[in-house]
Amino acid sequence: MLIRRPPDIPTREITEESAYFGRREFLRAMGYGAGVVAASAAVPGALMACAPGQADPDDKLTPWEAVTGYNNYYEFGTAKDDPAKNAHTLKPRPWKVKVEGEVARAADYDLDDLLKPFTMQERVYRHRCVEAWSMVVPWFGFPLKDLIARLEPTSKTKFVEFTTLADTGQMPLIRRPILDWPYVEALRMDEAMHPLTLMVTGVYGKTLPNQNGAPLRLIIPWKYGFKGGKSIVRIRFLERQPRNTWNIAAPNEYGFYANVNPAVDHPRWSQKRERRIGELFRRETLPFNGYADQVASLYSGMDLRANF
Ligand SMILES: Nc1nc2c(c(=O)[nH]1)N[C@H]1C(S)=C(S)[C@@H](COP(=O)(O)O)O[C@H]1N2
Ligand SMILES: [Mo]
Repeated sequence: MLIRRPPDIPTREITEESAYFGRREFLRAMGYGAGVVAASAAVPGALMACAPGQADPDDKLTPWEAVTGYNNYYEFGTAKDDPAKNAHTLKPRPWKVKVEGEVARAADYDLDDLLKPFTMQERVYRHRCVEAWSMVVPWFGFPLKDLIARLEPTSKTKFVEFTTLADTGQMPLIRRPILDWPYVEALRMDEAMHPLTLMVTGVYGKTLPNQNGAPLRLIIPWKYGFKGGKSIVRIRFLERQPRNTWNIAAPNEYGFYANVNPAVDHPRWSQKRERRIGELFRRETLPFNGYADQVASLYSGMDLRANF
């Protein structure tokens, strides 16, 4: 039933409003009902035909309950069900995003103004945590490269850094020094400009739940999940490679690149296999999370053991 197509062709373009406010008629038209959707059952075949990034026809969407109930968002607790329980204190509107550094259009933007030019697309991506679990998630968002193009970075820019919210009012648990808050992640410019790299504002046709990083988070499908910062408040364009939170916390365990690589083990466990949430048996992990044909060239000539 699934026909393979190049992954950078959007499944479908939907209006910003629809992605944002999840109007009932929109959801019905898209075939989304109560939230749990089986890829083949609920979505009309014509729409599923070119799901971007869904390289393996066996990939089935991970149910809504798991995508929104089994999370990593340490600002709201370290147990997988903590974010769903605790993130109701996050207020995703109004929301400001500060754009800084080597960029012509540096400013404090209201998020809704920043998002206005973009059409939200659905991208079905494999989502792989460094802890060796994975999911298949229908994100809604737009390519980061389109936002970067509008912000006009200078020719000096080599890296783009994302800082996420650290507000004790909305996140009482960050009083505990579990990580060096705020959570910071960054990408090399060519990684940031890759068409698979997505700014995400929704999931399953609905506004992004707080526990998934509302109102704006990043998804880089060929990297371990920790590169995808949640609830982004600052985008900074830099000449030099910045340090990232997990690298600061445990430099021998987490590098800058964090490309999914079954050949390089985490010091405390293997990365060869993964447990797809909802499945009984572990499966082999694919290099670059299955996106090697599209992204491996970004790293040609690099030692991926040294640059983990
Ligand atoms: N601000 C922030 N962003 C974060 C994290 C976090 O703890 N804080 N966890 C990361 C990790 S380790 C993963 S695997 C993904 C999980 O995203 P999900 O809960 O939407 O599946 O978010 C990433 N982004
Ligand atoms: Mo993760």
